[in-house]
Amino acid sequence: MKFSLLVVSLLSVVLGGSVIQANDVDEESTLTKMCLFYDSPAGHARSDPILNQVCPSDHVHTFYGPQNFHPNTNNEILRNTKPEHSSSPWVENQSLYWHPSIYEVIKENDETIYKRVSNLDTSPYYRWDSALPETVAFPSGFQMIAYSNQDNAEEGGETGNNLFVECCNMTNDEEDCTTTEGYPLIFPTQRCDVVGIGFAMPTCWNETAGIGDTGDPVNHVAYTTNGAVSGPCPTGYNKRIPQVQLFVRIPKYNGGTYQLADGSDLFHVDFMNGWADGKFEQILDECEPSGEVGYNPPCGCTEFLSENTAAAPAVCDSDVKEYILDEETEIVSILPRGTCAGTNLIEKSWEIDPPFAATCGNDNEDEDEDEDEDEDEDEDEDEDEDDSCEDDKKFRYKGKKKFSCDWVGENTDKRCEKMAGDVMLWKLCPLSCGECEGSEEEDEEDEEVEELSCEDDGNFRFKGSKKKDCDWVERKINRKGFGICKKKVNKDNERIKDFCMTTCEQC
Ligand SMILES: *[C@@H]1O[C@H](CO)[C@@H](O)[C@H](O)[C@H]1NC(C)=O
Ligand SMILES: *[C@@H]1O[C@H](CO)[C@@H](O)[C@H](O)[C@H]1NC(C)=O
Ligand SMILES: CC(=O)N[C@H]1CO[C@H](CO)[C@@H](O)[C@@H]1O
Repeated sequence: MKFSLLVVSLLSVVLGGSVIQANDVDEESTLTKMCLFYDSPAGHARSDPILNQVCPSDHVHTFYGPQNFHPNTNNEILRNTKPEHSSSPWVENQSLYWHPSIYEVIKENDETIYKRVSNLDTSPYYRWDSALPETVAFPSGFQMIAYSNQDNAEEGGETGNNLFVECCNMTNDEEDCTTTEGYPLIFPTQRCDVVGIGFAMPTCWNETAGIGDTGDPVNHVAYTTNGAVSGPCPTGYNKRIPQVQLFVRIPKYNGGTYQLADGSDLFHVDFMNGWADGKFEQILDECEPSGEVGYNPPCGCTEFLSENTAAAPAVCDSDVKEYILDEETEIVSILPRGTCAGTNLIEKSWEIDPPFAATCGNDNEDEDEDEDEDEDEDEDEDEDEDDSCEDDKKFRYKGKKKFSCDWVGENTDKRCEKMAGDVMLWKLCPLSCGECEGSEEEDEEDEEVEELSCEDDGNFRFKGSKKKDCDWVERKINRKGFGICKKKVNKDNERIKDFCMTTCEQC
């Protein structure tokens, strides 16, 4: 999300520290926002299950959600995909989202090399106005594609446009961002701690035109006439659907030249509904808006969802080649292009559960090491030795030399819950993941404390830093989810959630 340093510091002065977005004129206090932070794409392939189920698509896409992104997939398959075959952090949301893959263009001597950006840290955000009764959940089988130059796409949104690209650096715990908007999509040429591409899809639906499965997956939906989530719908669009905003983050962005897989400066996102029956209906009914004004009220509603503790990393490229399309998409000198062109699609050989390996061999690059974009990473190397609770010294995640338990310990909240085969990494690296020293006791202590009092500790400062109080934690949560709450703060294995109890929803 965009936290312009200027706006934040200005408002902090005026409002005594509370962060409010300043860009909305409309009263939008009934706007509800649900953020589903995905740690990893589900994979990359030249597939577009909405446009063509029997052919390779025009260009490579990056998918999020179920690993069932073979072109021959459908709503039922998505919904029946097991959580361990999905990168969705929530069991009920097996929707599939995709966008043209992003490539870094590297010129060496006379050669051009396209390197796919795979370490994406992406989130679908859902927004809807609880005061508008015509808002309905996505019907079963619903699908849509939205383009950044559609009518009214270039108004509304967070920045006055439903597409923006931001280049952010972390300075004193605030993101300092420069932003470009709309068409054409411009990749920054400078280095950035993180580049964010946010694109919000339309919210008005022409119900009589159907669910997007009759050959036109674009025009059954439309942006509101002012581009805003709850603006007026054009005539003939009688229903509203929640807005899907796909927020794609590229950590440790190198600068230089980047481009989309289709060479276009137009962005598009595809959405194939895979929500469990009745779940979104329940959320629309029961999730209360926070009341905060603006496009970015705090994230809510995930209390209605079940965490997917087995969320999968991206499908290995070797599996994509074996089971979907036998072509290289990671590092290429010519981008694979053309609907039904190039390589033949491999017919889908499974029903529901894809035959993909849980971990890749050394041939597949894992770029998780690029995740530590914040300067406040855990550097705890002070765990006490304990003979009965030790890291597996030989263990290497995905077989890679540097992905040892030490590496896991550098980013415990993300890495400890990853899987190696069917084993969670914290089981292999208990010491690095802070599972030693009687974590059961720790849990009991938590409960006792909860009973006594459950509020934020006003004196809490993360690693003693003046600015890193519970309000800071809250801002982190709004941007990145509750992972921060699990960060260790001291040798006693106490975590942020033990201090910022209200903020971390421990009560
Ligand atoms: C971020 O830092 C890089 C230098 O590392 C600089 O080139 C770039 O302009 C900065 N971007 C912003 C938005 O401040
Ligand atoms: C809505 O869909 C119906 C059925 O396809 C179509 O006849 C009508 O023109 C559409 N309305 C608009 C405004 O596109
Ligand atoms: C609530 C619900 O329908 N969840 C589905 C999500 O996916 C799992 C995994 O296959 C199904 O078992 C659930 O039915």
